[in-house]
Amino acid sequence: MKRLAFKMYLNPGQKEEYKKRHNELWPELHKLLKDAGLSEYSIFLDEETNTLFAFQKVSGDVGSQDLANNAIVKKWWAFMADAMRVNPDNSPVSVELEEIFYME
Ligand code: RM4
Repeated sequence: MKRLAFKMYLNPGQKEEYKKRHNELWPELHKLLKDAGLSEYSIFLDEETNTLFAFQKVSGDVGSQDLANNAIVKKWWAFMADAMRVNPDNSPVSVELEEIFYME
């Protein structure tokens, strides 16, 4: 298992909507992420900067942000595009983070 982390950017005022949509995560997206080998996927918000910090464990080399070719992910990213900073293809602007400490 590998640990991955990355940051994304929430649009101002979108915290509650972001939380609501993720609390109602589409079952098909959940299944897709699990089938892709993801677990312990959490997202934290720094309200001071509207920065989202995502953590996930992956069984292979594929993380959530590597699934751009999947139709369900594309649909989800389009659904979320109004709440986040996105690229022209609606993928969230994501910046990988380096793990600099880990304790079992
Ligand atoms: C995030 C972003 C990620 C997705 C999660 C479920 O807002 O869209 O790419 O994996 O939601």
